[in-house]
Amino acid sequence: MEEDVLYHLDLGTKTHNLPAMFGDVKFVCVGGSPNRMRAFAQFMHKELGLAGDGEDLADICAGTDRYAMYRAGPVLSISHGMGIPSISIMLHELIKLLHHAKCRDVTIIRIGTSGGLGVEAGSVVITDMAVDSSFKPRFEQVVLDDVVVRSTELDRDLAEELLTCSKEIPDLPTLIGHTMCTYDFYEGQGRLDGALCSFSSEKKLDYLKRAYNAGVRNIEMESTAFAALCRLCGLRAAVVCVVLLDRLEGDQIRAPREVLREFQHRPQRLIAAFIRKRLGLR
Ligand code: R2B
Ligand code: URA
Repeated sequence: MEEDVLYHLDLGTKTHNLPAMFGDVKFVCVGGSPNRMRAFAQFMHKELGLAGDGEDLADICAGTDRYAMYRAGPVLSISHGMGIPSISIMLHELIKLLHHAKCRDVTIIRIGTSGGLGVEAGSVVITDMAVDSSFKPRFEQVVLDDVVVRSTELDRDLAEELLTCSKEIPDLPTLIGHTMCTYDFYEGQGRLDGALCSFSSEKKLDYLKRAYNAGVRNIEMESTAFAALCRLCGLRAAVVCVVLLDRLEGDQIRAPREVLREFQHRPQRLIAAFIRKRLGLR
């Protein structure tokens, strides 16, 4: 293409000097909420000891309110919204951006929230395999009028490296497990607290227990699409999500906002330690 307009990021190859803006990016962190990704960039700014207090970081995508993007040194922090269609649009444009900017050796990590299976609230799950609602490591993408099945395998060495990192951080219970990705938060995750209750409590528990027995330790809404797209585009990728509740014990997220805030900071602490270590900072 003579020109590439990255419409949802409000960036483009003719309007922006992408190599100058992003050429030295080495770590890309993505997460659902714009505010959380801003807080993560501010936190990374401090953790990397960059000049200034990092409180006034500018949103690189300020011209659109679809996604928010911030930079702290070699780290790019971007929001992706909720669900597969939203993260998919962002990833297509982000991966093209990294290509146009001639970035090399980029590691991409999704930091998010999830519901746990037999896992205590506050624990952090590093995904070894993203699976669909039938516990299979695949992502089905409709392309024209075909359903194309794509592998959702993630980088095992990266997952192990993150687990090793977590062991050096106090009060950060972390495990590796399969992550189930769904198209919905309510019925799609076997919840009975949505507007519709279309199955019994016995059926729900039977499903969640079968998921547990298949190795699933947490449930969220983006990992299969994220894993498949990053894999096909040659990006080393990881998914790190904190668990907000144990779904074997209930559906509603009842922890106080303050507790949830601290939980959501946990994947950020792990990724900050990982990036510092990779950069040779103590
Ligand atoms: C985790 O949390 C969101 C739903 O509350 C969704 O984006 C996800 O994957
Ligand atoms: N995010 C999800 O997708 N599910 C949960 O149960 C909690 C957070």
